[in-house]
Amino acid sequence: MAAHHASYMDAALRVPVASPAVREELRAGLIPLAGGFFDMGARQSRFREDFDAPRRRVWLSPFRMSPTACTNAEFARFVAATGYRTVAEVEGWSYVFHLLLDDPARFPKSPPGLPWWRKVDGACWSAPEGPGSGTAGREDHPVVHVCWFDALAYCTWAGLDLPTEAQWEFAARGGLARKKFPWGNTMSPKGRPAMNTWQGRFPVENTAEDGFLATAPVAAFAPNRFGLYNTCGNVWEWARDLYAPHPPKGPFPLRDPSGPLQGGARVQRGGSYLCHVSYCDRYHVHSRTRNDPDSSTGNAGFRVALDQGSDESTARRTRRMQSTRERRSRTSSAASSPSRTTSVNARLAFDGRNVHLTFR
Ligand SMILES: [Ca+2]
Repeated sequence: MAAHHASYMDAALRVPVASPAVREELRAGLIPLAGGFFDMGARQSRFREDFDAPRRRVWLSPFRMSPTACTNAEFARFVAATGYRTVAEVEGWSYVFHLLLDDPARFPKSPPGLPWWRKVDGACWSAPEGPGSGTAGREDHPVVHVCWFDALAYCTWAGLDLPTEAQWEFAARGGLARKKFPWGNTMSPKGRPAMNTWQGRFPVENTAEDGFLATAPVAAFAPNRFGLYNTCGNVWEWARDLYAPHPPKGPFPLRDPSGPLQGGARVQRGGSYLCHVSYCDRYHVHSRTRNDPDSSTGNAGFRVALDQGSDESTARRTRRMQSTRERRSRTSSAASSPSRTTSVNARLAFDGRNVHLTFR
């Protein structure tokens, strides 16, 4: 584990825990989900490197999930209570989408191959478009420019978890089996946008037919049958798991899968307001991508969950598993999200029981 990653992990785990009353309040806002068997993944993947196919049977214990992504107001409350500084604030910059900048030419630095992302000094959760911008009027929008460590810090304070990738997908599907979206297989039922993605010519013209150029309020559009809003589109959401290929279909269903034990990148799910069929239509319930845990962008946030019957929050679990997971970890490349650091080549193998991740 890189030294600065260890430092961010420590900071996230050292955050003071909220009072019992606040933790109970936050817990009460979660939606109980029964779990059970479901088919995870797609029949066929458009992006083979995403490994979101084939479908396989998964069994989940009951758990709880927040109906929406964490909002700016909720994150502000956490920061006010703890004094936590996000990684973007510590490092002094984050990635902002070029069309959201008044003068993109002033910010010429981009990650390799992703010229629409601009490195903006001073961009962070409370200044999403850089110095001079703010979240006023967007209190109910999802917090962005938060990396995986920042999401973990929020969970430490709240006494909650990040969802596992399997929990996220179960919840996002809303009980609809083998569908592409939380409402069925048609992207825009009755011709009306049902989520916040990109319309027009990516990345230069956004017609915003869905009503939103960038983030939408977390409860915009109709919820799924479980009562969850915007699982697809709006912002990518961090999952608890390290990233690896899904295991291939096997004779036995996976029980409460929680990802590989080794690796560098973390899973993101759900797609964002920048997803478009011409470039990155990763806005399906089975779509997935990854990014390094210290990387933040203006189109990624998180939602919280809780493993029912477990007193072990993500923070505690992470602390327990940290030594195992991180001893051999390195940073791996991002699929569609820009990373802070240089990518390296990873080799993944599945031996029938476990996924093995090694780096070259
Ligand atoms: Ca939109």
